[in-house]
Amino acid sequence: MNGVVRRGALIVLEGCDRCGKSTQARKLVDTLVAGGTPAELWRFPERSSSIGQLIGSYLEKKSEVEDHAIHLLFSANRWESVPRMRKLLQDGTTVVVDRYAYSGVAFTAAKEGFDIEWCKQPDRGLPEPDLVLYLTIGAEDAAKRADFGGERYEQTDFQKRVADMYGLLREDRWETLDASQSIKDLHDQIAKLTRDIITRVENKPINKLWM
Ligand code: FDM
Ligand code: MG
Repeated sequence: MNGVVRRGALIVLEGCDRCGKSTQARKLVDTLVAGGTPAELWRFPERSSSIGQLIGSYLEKKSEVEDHAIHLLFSANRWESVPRMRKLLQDGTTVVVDRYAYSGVAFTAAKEGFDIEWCKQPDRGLPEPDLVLYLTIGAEDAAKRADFGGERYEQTDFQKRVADMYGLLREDRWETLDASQSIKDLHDQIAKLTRDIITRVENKPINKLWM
């Protein structure tokens, strides 16, 4: 024991609606904690802050917000959490996040008149994820699962455009996983990838995204 705190890893789950991100994020945190690894489950948008409430109202179609403005609010909703996220990571807690800046870019860039570079700019400098788990399901499975709840963006044609945008965002730290396999098989795969990454980054600094 030399008193050196090993930092936690930042693990991000991404993918289209209904691909099982939230289920897998929850199961991953449960497994880590049960195995003695400190871990916390996060999600974006974080709807409880003042900014998050504006976003929630927009997603529930209770209010209209101009497309650029809502993009910046989604980003601000991440930035307002950064001090808490950094502290947790530095204190050795692994943070598992259900959606992050990639959702921010993919969902806005799927709209008319937006380019990816513009969309990425506000999130530049956020804590860089150590691992991005990108869950995909084929068109057929997606249609079977598409019991959308009526929130904004929950439409099959829009989700297809979002998937195309995700395709343009792929990075070295992405693992693309087939989400049509069983919940358990997918979980086992995710848990293994995560354990490997936690060990690999524990002595590394936290980098800045897209810089
Ligand atoms: N979403 C999510 C965005 O458009 N931008 C973002 O930055 C984030 C984090 O919000 F349709 C979209 C994606 C989704 C909606 O997400 C709410 P959840 O996971 O269904 O709560
Ligand atoms: Mg949703």
